[in-house]
Amino acid sequence: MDNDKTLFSSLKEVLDTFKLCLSENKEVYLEHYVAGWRGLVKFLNCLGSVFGFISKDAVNKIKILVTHMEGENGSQYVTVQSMVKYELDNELVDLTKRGIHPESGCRTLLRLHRALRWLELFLERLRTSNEDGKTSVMCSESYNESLAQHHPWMVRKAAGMAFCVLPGRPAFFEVMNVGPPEQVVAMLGEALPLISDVYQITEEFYAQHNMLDLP
Ligand code: 1PX
Repeated sequence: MDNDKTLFSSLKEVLDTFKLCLSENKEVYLEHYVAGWRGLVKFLNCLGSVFGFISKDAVNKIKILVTHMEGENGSQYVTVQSMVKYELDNELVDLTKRGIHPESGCRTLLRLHRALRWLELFLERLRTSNEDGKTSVMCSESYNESLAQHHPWMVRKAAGMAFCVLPGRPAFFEVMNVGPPEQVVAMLGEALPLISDVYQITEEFYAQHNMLDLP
């Protein structure tokens, strides 16, 4: 995965990957979930090295999940639901404090899941913003409403500093490589309900299993 040097093409393709995440019976496929995050990381890398510490952490988490998916118990890591059941049934998750399973699939996915909420909030702000909307403000508001609540002061500070150097809305839309602004807005309108479904389904499943605070 570290060797994945293919270039970012279009954010539409990346967000389309999240559309593939839901199975008929509303389970979340890990393969497509992870592929979606890989695409997002590529996009982030196009924004500059200031975001390196963020993409590094995301890559790390993706790697952990891929290791599980490709490991000898890979058949248990097909959907979020099957992974959760397998790790819980086999006591492979630290539930209350960090211990012998610091790299469980469940706690790793939970971090990306929280970041997906940030993405949903941010994309919704982008979608409804006008020409002079500030991406840095949209990004930090979305972050403060979601991920920031799970991050210590140092990380929040570093993230806040990185957001300040985000390009303005026009340049940001260009990097997205989706077409003119109207097309970006339409694409976001189409992609967001699916991202939101993936988030909600995962959130409810984790809540049912009391796993929203895994250490
Ligand atoms: C058009 C929009 C597309 C934007 C794509 C951007 C992709 C962003 C990928 C962000 C992935 C972040 C994963 C963070 C996971 C996390 O919360 N990790 C922390 C906890 O992990 P631990 O193992 O210790 O329990 C970890 O401490 C994280 C450290 C790195 C800092 C994370 C800051 C996250 C900011 C998210 C906003 C990204 C801004 C992108 C600007 C467009």
